[in-house]
Amino acid sequence: MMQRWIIHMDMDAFYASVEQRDKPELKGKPVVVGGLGNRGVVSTASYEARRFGVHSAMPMATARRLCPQAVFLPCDHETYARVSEQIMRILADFSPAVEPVSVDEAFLDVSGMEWLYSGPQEIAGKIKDRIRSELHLTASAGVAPNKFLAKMASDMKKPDGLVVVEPGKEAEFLRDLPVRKLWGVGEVTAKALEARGLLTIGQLAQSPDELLKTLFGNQAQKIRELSLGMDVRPVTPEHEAKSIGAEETFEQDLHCAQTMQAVLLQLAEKIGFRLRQGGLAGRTVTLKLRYGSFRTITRRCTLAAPTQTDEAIYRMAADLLAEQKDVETGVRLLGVTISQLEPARPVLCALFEDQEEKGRRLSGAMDRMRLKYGAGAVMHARLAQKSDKKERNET
Ligand code: TTP
Ligand code: MG
Repeated sequence: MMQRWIIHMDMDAFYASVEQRDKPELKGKPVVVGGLGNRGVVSTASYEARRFGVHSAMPMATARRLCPQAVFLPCDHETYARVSEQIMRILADFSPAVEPVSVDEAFLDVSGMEWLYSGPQEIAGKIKDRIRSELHLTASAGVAPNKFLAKMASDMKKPDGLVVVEPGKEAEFLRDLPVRKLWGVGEVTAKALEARGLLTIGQLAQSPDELLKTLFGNQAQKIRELSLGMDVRPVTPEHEAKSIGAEETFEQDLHCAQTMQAVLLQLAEKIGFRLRQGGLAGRTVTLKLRYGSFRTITRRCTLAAPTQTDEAIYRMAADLLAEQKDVETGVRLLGVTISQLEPARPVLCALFEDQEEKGRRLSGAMDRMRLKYGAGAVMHARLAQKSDKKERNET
């Protein structure tokens, strides 16, 4: 079988690097980008500012205290989105299979293309060169037999890094890394693992089935595979996406149904936005729910006609959630996915304007605002209530 080679590219201190590039007087200086208001949150910090302990998702007030001499800037989403497009265009020159993950990162499947170069490492080097020479920015690359390891590798030698994981060295690469580096292992789980003496991914990989079952429920097998460096997920280019999904893991388990609904609306907005950007509509909505005990369930529901509105996606997801009786015991993750995608049909005549079309026009107007002013520019009123309490750290 052909050796699979995946590259994960991730820009270094993305927003801050763009600001430093466009304002040369900021080069070499600590720069902090994010919400500058009273309850603002740091989006990112330049590597100079990180040396003072400033990092993403930190309250801006804390950042100001840690590094008062930094230059503080608001997010310029329009510029970052433009640069992001330029990055994705460069990546597309190296592989037909590019899967953007966020504004500044993407996976590429370069299997079978190594012969064009002297190997996958050279492809990653060439991508970095082009980003540097054309965009005057640096990126870090991870090259590995699968997505999980490629992502871990790109993070190993930031900034301007390039790390290769050779086939056969998967488990060895992970062995001594702390458990909290594993996908799906957050702060709370890491603590629980450490309390049982499981400090490294290698120790987790070697632990008995029974223990993994107790800790991770029906996710045990997945966790075992990941900890051994096994991951078969394909790189899925956006235009071929079979489903579009979003999920959120909470720092603390949620117990309140209303808060869960607000999260679902937020997820529905994200998915709806991506559907409409891709000119797609979907028919089946799947709710993923992980309890505090790690028990994970999925429930799905199929609509009579495909939709691309936030409202329809939200209603389905909220209905599915309402059918689950024991959510008050604590929920650690909520996810929503829409599948059975097809190209959205243009609406033929305003006379037949129905609920779907109204929702579509509202969603479309919100999308235009988001493209212009950033992801958090507009939101449904129910979400505005939620974010009154906690300023959103938006990307
Ligand atoms: P990241 O790639 O996570 O961070 P980064 O590119 O700034 O730094 P690194 O070198 O470690 O990769 O995120 C990309 C951008 O997304 C980041 O520049 C700003 C934005 N972002 C937020 O707005 N909030 C967040 O909490 C995070 C993590 C990122
Ligand atoms: Mg980055």
